[in-house]
Parts: sequence; C-alpha cells; structure tokens
Amino acid sequence: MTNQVPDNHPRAASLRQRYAIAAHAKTGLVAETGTISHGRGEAFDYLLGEETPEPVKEHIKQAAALLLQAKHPVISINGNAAVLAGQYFSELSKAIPAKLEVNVFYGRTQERESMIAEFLKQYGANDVLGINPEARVPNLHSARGSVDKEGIAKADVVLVPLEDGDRTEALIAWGKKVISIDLNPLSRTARKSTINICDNITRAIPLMTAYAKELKGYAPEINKLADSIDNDKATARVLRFMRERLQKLEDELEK
Ligand code: PTJ
Repeated sequence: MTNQVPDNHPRAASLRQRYAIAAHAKTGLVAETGTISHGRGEAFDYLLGEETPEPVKEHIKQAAALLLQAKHPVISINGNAAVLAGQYFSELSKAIPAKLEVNVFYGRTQERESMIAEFLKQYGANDVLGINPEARVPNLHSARGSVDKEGIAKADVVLVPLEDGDRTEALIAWGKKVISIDLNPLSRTARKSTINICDNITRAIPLMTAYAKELKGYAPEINKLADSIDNDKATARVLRFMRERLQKLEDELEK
C-alpha cells in the first residue's frame, strides 16, 4: 500500500490517518488489531459529525483542570495514540507538565515499548517511561498491568487514550483518577472513568493543551472545574447530543 491520497480529496486527512495506522501495523508500532480500533473510532466520529461537540469542550476543560491539579499526572501512550497524536501528547506533557509512559496491551516486548518511546521522542518528548517496567497494577492480569514505578504506579491522575477495558476499573480501584479518551461513549472504559472525553484524540489533545495553558496558575478556577466533574452526566450529555443530531438529520431528509 502506498500513500497516494491527493491533497484535494475531501477526506484526505482521514485517509492519511488510516494509512499511517495501517503502515505502522506493519512495523509493529501499532498492534495488529489497532486498525480495527481505528475503524470503530471513525464510525463513532461520524455520529459526532467529526467535530468536537460543545459539551465535550467543557469535559476537555475539566480534564485539563484535573491534570493541572494533580501531583503526579501521567499520560499513558499505546500504539494508536503515538501514531495519531504523538506530537500533541508531547506538547500536552510539557504544558501540564505530566510524564509520558508507554503502556500497551498487545505484543508487549521491550522492543515494541522502545519503538513507541523513540517515535514520541522525534516530537520532542524528553523522558518516556514504561520501558521494561517492574511495578504491577493490582488485580490486572493483562500486559497493561505492567507499569513504571516512577510513572503510573505513583500517579494520582492518569490519562488513558483509546483504552481496551479492564485497566480503567483497576486503576480506579487502585485509587487513581482516570481521564479516558474514547469516541465510543458506551464502552466500559468510558462509563467507568473519572471523566471520559468522547472525541477524536487528534482534536481533543490539542484543545486540552490550549485549555491547560489558559488555566495554568488560576487555582480557584482549576479547582472549581475539577470538582464539577460528573462522568454520568457527561456521558448523558454526549448521548443526547448524538440523538439530537441524528434526529435533526432525519427531519431534514423527511422535509
Ligand atoms: O497499542 P496497544 O497494544 O495498547 O493496543 C491499542 C488498541 C487501541 C488496539 C487497544 O487498546 C484496543 O484494542 O482498543 P479497543 O478495545 O479497540 O478500544 C479502543 C477504543 O478507542 C474504541 O472504543 C474506539 O471507538 C476508540 N477510538 C478509536 N480511535 C479513536 C478512538 N477514540 C478517540 N480517538 C480516536 N482516534
């Protein structure tokens, strides 16, 4: 497969992301099933209209506040997250500041961990944790259970993009606050996290960085936003947004 997407193709950006995910599935940076996860994300993104909904902008601001409020914030990175938004995560980690830690589910070898870390470093990430880590998340038996003792093990707030389920619950049970980013508002991760951001990471992370820069130093505003987090209400707002959007489209077609 070659990257032959013409610049004026109406879906050029989306097709290039697909190409990057598929190409990196071949190098091993992205998990084999990462292409399926990407497709699922694309489908949910259509329901949002491929734009960040207004209520989700508020959730992103609350998440930025939670990261700024944290003593040990950590951003967890898997294969898809690195390829789609490596530069944005590197910028967010500097703006907070928060540590970056590689944490993958599939094919967890030191080689894959290092490949992801090196990939992030080309975007200016200085120190990437999670290479051959020794700590364990209690009661989590997948490869995601291996965590860095200076990173996720110590963290009070963990940002987990494109998660696969079990870990969010295990991290919450371990006393951490979890910010998930998942375009599927029905997923277990989205429902169980402290706050889920129902948006594409390629839009959500740059916006989170902008909000973090805007909020930095304003403790009362940061605390107010972080204290107002309510994930059930947030998810309900997203579902209402999707339902109303579909209803509007349906009404237009039936006019
Ligand atoms: O690199 P690894 O080994 O850690 O594996 C990473 C994947 C993504 C393959 C693994 O975590 C996985 O299998 O995830 P799932 O169970 O497919 O869940 C991924 C979720 O992320 C799905 O609910 C998708 O809708 C959502 N998603 C996919 N792409 C995006 C997204 N959410 C936000 N932005 C995206 N670009």
